[in-house]
Amino acid sequence: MHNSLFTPMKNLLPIFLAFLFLNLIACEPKKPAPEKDNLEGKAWWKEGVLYQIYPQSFKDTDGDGYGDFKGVIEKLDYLESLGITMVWMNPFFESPMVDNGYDVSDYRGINPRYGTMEDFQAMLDGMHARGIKFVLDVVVNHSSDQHDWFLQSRSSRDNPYRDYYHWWPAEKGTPPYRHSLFDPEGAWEYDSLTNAFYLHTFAEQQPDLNWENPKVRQEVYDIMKFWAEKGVDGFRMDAFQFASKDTTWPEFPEGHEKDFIKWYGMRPQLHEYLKEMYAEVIEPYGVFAVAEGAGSTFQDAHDLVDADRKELQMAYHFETVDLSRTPEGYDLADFKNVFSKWDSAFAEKGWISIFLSNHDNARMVNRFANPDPKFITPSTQLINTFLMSMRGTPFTYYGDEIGMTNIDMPTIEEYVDVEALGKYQAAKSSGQDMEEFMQILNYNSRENGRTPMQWDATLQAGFTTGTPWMRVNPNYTEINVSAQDQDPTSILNHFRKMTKVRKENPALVYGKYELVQKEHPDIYAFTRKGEGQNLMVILNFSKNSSSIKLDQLPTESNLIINNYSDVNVNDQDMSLNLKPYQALIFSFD
Ligand code: TEU
Repeated sequence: MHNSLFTPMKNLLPIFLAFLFLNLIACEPKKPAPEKDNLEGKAWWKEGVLYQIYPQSFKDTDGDGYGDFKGVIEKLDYLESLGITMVWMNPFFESPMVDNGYDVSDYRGINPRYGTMEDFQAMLDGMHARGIKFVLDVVVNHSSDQHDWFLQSRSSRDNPYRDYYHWWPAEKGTPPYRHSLFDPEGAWEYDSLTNAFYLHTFAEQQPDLNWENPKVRQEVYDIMKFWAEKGVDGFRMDAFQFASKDTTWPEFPEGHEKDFIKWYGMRPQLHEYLKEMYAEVIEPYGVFAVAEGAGSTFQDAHDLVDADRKELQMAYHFETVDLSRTPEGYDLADFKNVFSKWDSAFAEKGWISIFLSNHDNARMVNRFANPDPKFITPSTQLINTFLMSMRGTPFTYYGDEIGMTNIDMPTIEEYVDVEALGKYQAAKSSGQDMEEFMQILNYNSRENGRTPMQWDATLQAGFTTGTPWMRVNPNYTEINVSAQDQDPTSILNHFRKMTKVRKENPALVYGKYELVQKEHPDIYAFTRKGEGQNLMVILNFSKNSSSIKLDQLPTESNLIINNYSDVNVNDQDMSLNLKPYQALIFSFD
């Protein structure tokens, strides 16, 4: 007699096992399916074009003179029209704003001037609905001195948060000198409350977190998970190369601050922590992370991003933006050399970003293109063509898609940036020629890159109905989105064409890069070969016409993009005669 009870029990077993399995899956962290990313293979963050938004300068909707989330929401269709695929937004967390948000007092709190968490979620969902991914700025080399952790830590030597930061008891004497990037008096600040010094690589209001403390690291991973749970797709790790410290606090040689990244950056433990971060956050949530700063050697950079190391996915170095720090500008040969050596260093492994401007630099047009009204359009189109033709993820900065320029700030009274004011104090106390100092600051200060976005020619460039936190560049009547939107020859529409060209030509992403006629004094030419394509990129960096002899010439049929309406070729001597700042890409067999 077949035992019916069991049988039903027997029938129940698979159901019970199914129930067990389902519950097991249910308690897994809610993670979006990680994008296909086989080690050094293809990945969404390699194929995309990143657009950086400086939130307080993008679009203000409540008239307080500061940009806000609702302003970004209002411009989501505009962002989609650019063809960009990722947005990196600078910090918008609770902050006393000593360094415009790079001094965070609550990593899960939204600074009310930007809106609410609901506004943030609506903005994020709006981006995702348009296929745009979101990269959050994670500022954890340091916090604000108003963060509860630091208020606790400085309150007494045996406070449980004491070693969330780096303290040097004053009874041991003055700590060995350490350079601060923003404070001319150095990186150790005396605090009478507990008769001790605390470390701050940047401003004294930005005390460095103690990454050697596992509790601090776990706090950061939990913060990153908090935002990943909301759907954030990537993280930009601010000043992270400095996060790990040699807490034996050695004496550094005289003048070491000239090469502070070498002496302070990329401590060995940093990689242990990044592997932890990868296992805790990056891999489980299928997000990507890019480091600001890549050490001082190619190996440093590879150690950060090579996929088999299971740390970060991308990094950006400063060697390219450092090419044009004074009004004398840069030399094309150096430009070719720096970009080509980084390309060959990363030709087989690892991935870097390609950029020439961000919130820490003056405007790309003044530093790498030509702001002269005669040349601003073709030269800016040329630089945008270049950025989206190189091997690496292009990072473009708000306003560079319309050719926004530096604003003239000849006197120190107008500056609010903690870095500029720190440099001014340092120059003054070291007896520098302050007139010359101000000319250079007026050319390369960060505030040049932070003026309100120029949407149209109405009052305040359509940025705000109130008084902008920083004055709008008076050239907004000429340089603005609305003036360029319907003009097919504009910088804006060339930018839109170029993001499309990058998407449709995978050789521009994964193709091998090869410099052509390295010695040419005016023209930067290179090929990108791969993914079944051979592409030639030709860029005349000169304000004069220039020509180049080539084995292949552009024709009606193989021309992919050209920032002029015509191309002048001479089939006899196989020469291509380029107009000032002419930029074109064509395919060849
Ligand atoms: O910058 C870190 C950094 O390395 C700076 O030296 C930066 O290169 C310099 O400001 C260039 O002018 C990051 C942020 O990008 C910057 O905006 C913050 O002020 C800084 O960290 C502190 O958080």
